[in-house]
Amino acid sequence: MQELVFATNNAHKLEELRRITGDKFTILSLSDIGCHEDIPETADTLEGNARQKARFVKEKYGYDCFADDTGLMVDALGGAPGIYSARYAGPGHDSRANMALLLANLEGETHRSARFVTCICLIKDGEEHIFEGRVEGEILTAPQGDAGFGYDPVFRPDESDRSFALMSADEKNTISHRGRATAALLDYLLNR
Ligand code: ITT
Repeated sequence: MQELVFATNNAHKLEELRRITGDKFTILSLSDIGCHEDIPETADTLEGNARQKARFVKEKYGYDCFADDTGLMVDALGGAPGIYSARYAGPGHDSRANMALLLANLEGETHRSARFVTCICLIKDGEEHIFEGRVEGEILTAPQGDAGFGYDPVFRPDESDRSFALMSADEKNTISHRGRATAALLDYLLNR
């Protein structure tokens, strides 16, 4: 079976990817290849950050790999938190604080449309390829459910009347930003 390194420090993303790729690929984690450091993310776009993370692993560890950068874009907040989604409430990755700040900043706002966008950069056989997936929806007024991760409890996709955090992993993956970006990645890898 083909092996691919997923350059992420987010265990939830890794779990989602493994579930989506199923038995088509073996997805190796950063610890599987002996990488235990924080990978810099200093670009000003999702695509730039995805490229930066994948290049870091390729250049330092020598593996063909892919990286995902994801952002939640909220229209009433001018596209925030966007590329700063992981550290919206400050340094670190505290989802509870990030969601609390998002809900506070949207207090009283009726226009709550938003989207998740995932950009995947694949480095394979000396070439870079970009794949994107997005899902439109809205930010709820209070968290619903505790499945998933990150902003899942406060995001309801247009295709459903429930938040991502009230869905099974398979239900979320069928319509999510990451599910769609990964489908494009798999289509490329399996059909090129
Ligand atoms: P890596 O960079 O190591 O891959 P990260 O957690 O820093 O992991 P991102 O830079 O892509 O990931 O940050 C995006 C943040 O957006 C992430 O920390 C979550 O809080 C949130 N997020 C990403 N995907 C999500 C999803 O499917 N559902 C809900 N929130 C998500």
